[in-house]
Amino acid sequence: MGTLGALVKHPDDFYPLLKLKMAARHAEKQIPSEPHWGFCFSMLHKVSRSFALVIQQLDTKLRNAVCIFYLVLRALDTVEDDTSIATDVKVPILIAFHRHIYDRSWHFSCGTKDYKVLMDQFHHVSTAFLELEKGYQDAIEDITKRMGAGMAKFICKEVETVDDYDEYCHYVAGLVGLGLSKLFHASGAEDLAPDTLSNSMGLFLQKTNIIRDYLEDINEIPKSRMFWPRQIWSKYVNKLEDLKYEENSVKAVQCLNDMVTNALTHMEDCLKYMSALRDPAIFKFCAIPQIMAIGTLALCYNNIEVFRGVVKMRRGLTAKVIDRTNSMADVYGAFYDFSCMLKTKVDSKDPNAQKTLARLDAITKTCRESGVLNKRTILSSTIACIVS
Ligand code: D9A
Repeated sequence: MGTLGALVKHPDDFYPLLKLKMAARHAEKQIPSEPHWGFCFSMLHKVSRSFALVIQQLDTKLRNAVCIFYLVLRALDTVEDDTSIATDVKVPILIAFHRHIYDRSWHFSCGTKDYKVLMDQFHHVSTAFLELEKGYQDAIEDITKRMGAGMAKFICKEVETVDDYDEYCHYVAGLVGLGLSKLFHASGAEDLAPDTLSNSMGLFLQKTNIIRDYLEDINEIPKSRMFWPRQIWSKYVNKLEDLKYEENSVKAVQCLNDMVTNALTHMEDCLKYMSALRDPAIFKFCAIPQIMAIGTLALCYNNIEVFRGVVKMRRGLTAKVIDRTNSMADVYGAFYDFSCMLKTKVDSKDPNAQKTLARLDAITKTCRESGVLNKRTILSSTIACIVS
């Protein structure tokens, strides 16, 4: 559906969408004039769209550090993703990436479209990185080193067990959580969060992406990418790709629900992490992606469309989440409504029904015990209308 059609169907998306549009225009005008910072911020807007606007709300020094961290990670990802690079070339680049960021003359051409520009013009990113304060540089270097080594390990290794799945997600996303916690701490605005909680923030987002992107990853050319752990899918089918065939629809949805149930295990850590944040801009920056992930999981659960096409939240809903996620009460409210709604979607014949319900009960209990459910604003109704 086009923007106009969507607006006729959901007229109250209009105001948040307009506000988002204006925020985007304002952010564009703020792009710094020095060429390296200008390059970094316009690249950030090109590769992340709505997330870039959330980064924009952070205090200047932290915002610059997060922008560079984001681009360094994207560059590392581009190397990992590019199937045309031979393994013996790729592995050393991944392992040494944390040293390349200090080298203004280093670059390696790979990737496509915006990512190719990022790689070709990487000197702008290293130049900006070298202007960050030492505390920020150290955090980015440490995480880049550990992530590069983890990615190199998984180049030749498949995600077999649930432990492998957690380990892979730790390298590509959990470490991002750890790195951001270090950056927040370095800014002086927050205490250093415990690593297990920071890790869960990344695992919850990454697992949601892996669930949502099943079809896109399996259809990847020249070679499909597989992140769903064999230990889970082998209970339902012989080959991961069999999930997309119509004759396996019942098994496919059961497997999908098993994957969602696995992702639910991280939600309580995420609540704990967010409830400890003090700075309102940092809070918003962390909470928006989490609420988007919950909305996406709510859309995906028990939904065969995950195996047929793209399942994504409407742009208008994204705009509402960005506009209306402001306090811990909003987050508890969204997590609560989401869990109640999923409870109504659980089919008693689903093989994991009991396990799913037990996890959802634990989440609703935590939200109720926070004591703020009656103080919330209207965000919860936004989440409620995602699945209805
Ligand atoms: C994040 Cl610096 C990510 N990832 C995200 C985005 O959120 C996390 C990549 C780099 C950075 C941050 C994020 C945000 C706030 C706090 C966090 C955190 O931890 C404390 O990361 C754990 O997805 C990528 C990983 C999941 C691999 C970590 C949010 C984002 N959203 C996309 C939407 C989408 O569908 O991907 O990038 C967007 O707005 O374009």
